[in-house]
Amino acid sequence: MSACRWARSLQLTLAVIKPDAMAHPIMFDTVHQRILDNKFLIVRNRELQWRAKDSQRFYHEHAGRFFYQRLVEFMSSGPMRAYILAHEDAIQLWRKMMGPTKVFRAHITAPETIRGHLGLTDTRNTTHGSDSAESACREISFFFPDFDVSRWYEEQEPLYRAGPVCYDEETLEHRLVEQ
Ligand code: 3AN
Repeated sequence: MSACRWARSLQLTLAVIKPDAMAHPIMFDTVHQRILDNKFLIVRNRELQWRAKDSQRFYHEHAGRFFYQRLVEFMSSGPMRAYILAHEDAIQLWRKMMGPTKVFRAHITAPETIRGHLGLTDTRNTTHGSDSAESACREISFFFPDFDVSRWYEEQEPLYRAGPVCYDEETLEHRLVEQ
């Protein structure tokens, strides 16, 4: 159980463990443990597999780029795990933990990051993370259509911030502890 009370308000981000990492339980465990070690609250998580059309819809902004077809095929090639994470600086912290998009750069300049440690190629680069509050909101709705982001900020954020919360090993989520 964690009794930590946060000084600042919590922010949500969308994080994904991609098919390359999900294919190897040790890679999944490593990334999941980093989420916990960095004191993120796991608000929701789910395993899912995309069809090619989901992948195309999510990455439509990259349509036409040389890596687009490869990216679409890879992202629909196997299971992923998506998370809604909360932290005071969730978006920036998760992106910093992921490291550079390009794996060669990650290996050389940021070996301590997730991609520096586990990334295989520029496409098979282990994780995804939202890059702004707007994209977090849009991407959370993409992966968790029943989750109401505005409502969470209004109703749940003050409760999670005040705590206490505990981590449930079965659901892989943090939940509020009744007092
Ligand atoms: P990031 O995931 O670091 O925010 P984006 O949004 O620019 O990077 O790219 C989305 C995804 O497209 C990346 N995670 C990666 O899988 C793929 N990608 C981006 N750039 C390249 C590239 N130059 N070659 C191959 N795949 C790429």
